[in-house]
Amino acid sequence: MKVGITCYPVAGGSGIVATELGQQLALRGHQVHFISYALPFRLDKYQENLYFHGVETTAYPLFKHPPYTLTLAAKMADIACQFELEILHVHYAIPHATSAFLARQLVTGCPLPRIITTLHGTDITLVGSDPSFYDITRFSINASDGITAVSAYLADETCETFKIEKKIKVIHNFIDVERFKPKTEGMCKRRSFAKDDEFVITHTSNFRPVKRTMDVIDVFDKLSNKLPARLLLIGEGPETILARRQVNKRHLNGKVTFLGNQTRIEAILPVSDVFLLPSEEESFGLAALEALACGVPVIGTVDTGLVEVVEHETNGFLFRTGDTTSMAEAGISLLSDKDRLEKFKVNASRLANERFNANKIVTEYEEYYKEILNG
Ligand code: GMT
Repeated sequence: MKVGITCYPVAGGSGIVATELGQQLALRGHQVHFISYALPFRLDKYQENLYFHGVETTAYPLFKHPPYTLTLAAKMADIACQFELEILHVHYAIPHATSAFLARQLVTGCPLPRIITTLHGTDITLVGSDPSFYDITRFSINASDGITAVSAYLADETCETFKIEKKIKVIHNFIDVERFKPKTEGMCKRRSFAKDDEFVITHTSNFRPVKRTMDVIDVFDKLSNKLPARLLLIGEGPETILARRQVNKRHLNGKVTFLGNQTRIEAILPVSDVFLLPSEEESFGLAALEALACGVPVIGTVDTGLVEVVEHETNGFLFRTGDTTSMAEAGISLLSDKDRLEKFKVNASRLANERFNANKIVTEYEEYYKEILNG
């Protein structure tokens, strides 16, 4: 098949999923064209069947905000015609599904590509429900030939919020189990972060308020009062500075390491004992899946899409958002029981492998592409 993929190229779950999907499809012999304003951040090496087309949006004094959505649409139409793309697969309804809709109006004299939109969460639960985006988001979703969501939780939320009547296909996020595994070649040494008797707790995010980084620090504070432990904070974002202040205020400086953005997270995760993701919104929680695949039990929130990734009391624990006391208690009890911790670690990588391995999920995308093309 010939597929165009558009995503946000910056660090973030949706960009990672889109990029890895493109790479896996290219490995299977499909021709994949990425169309975006920058090279997706994990698309860092040459691969056969993979192409990148940059979208340039000229800054002009009249435009306060250069109209990327329009230049993207024009580029999508151009590439669709040049390469006879069968599918434009866009990640995020806003603005990518809108651009794809426009692109299709521009295509003349060549086959019209089908539009598939994958919903990742933030556009629906936060941006999409902003009244000024509501109608255009709903329109763009409805105008797609196929719609997928990364969890049933998100599919339900989308249908309810936007009163979508079309069927939304749930295709979960996936993981390259060869890359994310309990023991990886070139993996960090546990001793770089902690002493032999200390547990390693990890959190990865873009430090947006929705991730509740202050809860991460609170859980860690409670836990490290009872057990020797270190906290690794990976990623950067608007609340990094608040997190640093909070760590200072709680006198946790000697126990917390800020690692910033990391490209080879799979080299760090396997040294962890527990991963914290206490987000108030999480349509899926790719960061949690990466931890699980590396054999790290996850403590997260029950009122999110994490319920489809983490099995409470099997490979982690889920509590109500903000219940940092239960999260800390669960962590302390798990870390204090060596056999149970070992079982959770084994369950974590086994379940991630069985349910979310790239081979299985990429096949689901391939099947869905065929269904839309034949429909
Ligand atoms: O979580 C973020 O802030 C980034 C965001 C994104 O757009 O990349 O992640 C969303 O998509 C990921 C990939 O499908 C999901 O794993 C995340 O759960 C989802 N984030 C939220 O729902 C907050």
